[in-house]
Amino acid sequence: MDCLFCAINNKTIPAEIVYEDELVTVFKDIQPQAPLHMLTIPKKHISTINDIGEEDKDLLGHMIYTAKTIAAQQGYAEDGYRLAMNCNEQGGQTVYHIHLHMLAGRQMTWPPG
Ligand code: DGP
Repeated sequence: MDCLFCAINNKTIPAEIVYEDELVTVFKDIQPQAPLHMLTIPKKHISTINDIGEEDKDLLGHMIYTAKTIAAQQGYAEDGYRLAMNCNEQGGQTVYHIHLHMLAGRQMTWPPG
């Protein structure tokens, strides 16, 4: 399978990895949309939110827990930040391996574009 984020997990494509464990990798987004923009991805390949199974529920919780821990470590817990996941074309998804965006360091607006 030819998947960009699997390649980052496998370290065949370089990325600025800030954290990893047996379940997830966290790295800096190559096109940052905020002063801090990181992506938390599962080691397991899951193409879209639609493909998340019952067996993945703990993994999704771990992704959110990891992102919030890193946001706190980076000093953004009090000011706040945004976690977001895009699904399929109208959701704005461009890489088909699920990823949790973590954006921080500026005022977010609502609704997102
Ligand atoms: P989305 O539009 O939700 O699928 O977000 C995909 C994100 O992935 C987007 O913010 C840019 C980022 N991205 C794409 N290619 C690369 C890459 O090769 N390296 C890194 N670090 N980020 C990438």
